[in-house]
Amino acid sequence: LLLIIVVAVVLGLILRQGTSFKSTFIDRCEQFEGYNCEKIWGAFEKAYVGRDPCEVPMEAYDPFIAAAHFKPACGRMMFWSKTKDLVHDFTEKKDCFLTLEDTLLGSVVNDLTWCGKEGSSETFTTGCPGWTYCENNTVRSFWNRASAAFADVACGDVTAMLNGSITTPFNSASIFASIEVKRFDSSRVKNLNVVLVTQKNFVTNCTNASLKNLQKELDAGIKYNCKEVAEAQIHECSSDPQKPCGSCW
Ligand code: N1C
Repeated sequence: LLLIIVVAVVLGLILRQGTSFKSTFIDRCEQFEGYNCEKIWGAFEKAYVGRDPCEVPMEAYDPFIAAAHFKPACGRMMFWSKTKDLVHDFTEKKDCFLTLEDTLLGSVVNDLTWCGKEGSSETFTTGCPGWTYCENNTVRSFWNRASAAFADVACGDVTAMLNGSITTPFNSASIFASIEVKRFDSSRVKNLNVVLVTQKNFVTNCTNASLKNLQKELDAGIKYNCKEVAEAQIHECSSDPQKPCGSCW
């Protein structure tokens, strides 16, 4: 009897886990108007369900990207690398910029972990491979694909918040460097404005060697600009409702 109870509880937990991931996804999707969220979920799930979680290439998410198409916000698109918390604190408080996580594409799974398993039709949220465990893992391929889609439609003036407290703010291993910058197209993107976020004892400024690489990577015709901005200044500005968009740096 005890064994049956244990098995039932474990099964219950596993099943609940799957459903709660789906309901989170659907709830978040429904915050956006004009989308068929069940259809989007179906396309998303198809990318990894029943597959080895280390063998999900980024292309597996193509149907999801197609179903969750979105309109670009020219001049307001915000990219980032190693500044996630600060960027989202800023975009939440001030309605100036849009990150990938502020669009349906990124918001449905932001901060979540998920994967499938061979021979199963479920979504698991534990026991999934970590970011660097294998290259084509469920979560990493998702962010690679979604970031590519976001960068593909980038237009007008584009902003990127980079971390000035590390020696390599533009790191070739990052999604920003390896995917997004490579896909900025000069027929749509006019300027790339880098906001290099600095702290008290910052180790980096706009003359940083990695930022030279960033300029080299940019499609000819896209203008580049870099500005060092103290983290405290960004916090102060986003907490002050009087300060208009665009006055923070
Ligand atoms: O590798 P990164 O940063 O340079 O990626 C950031 C870059 C942003 O411009 C986003 O458009 O790529 C996009 N992106 C996300 O939107 C995103 N949301 C959550 C990339 N990664 C994202 N995550 C998680 O952050 C992801 O699971 C991974 O673990 C980090 C990557 O952050 P990073 O190295 O600071």
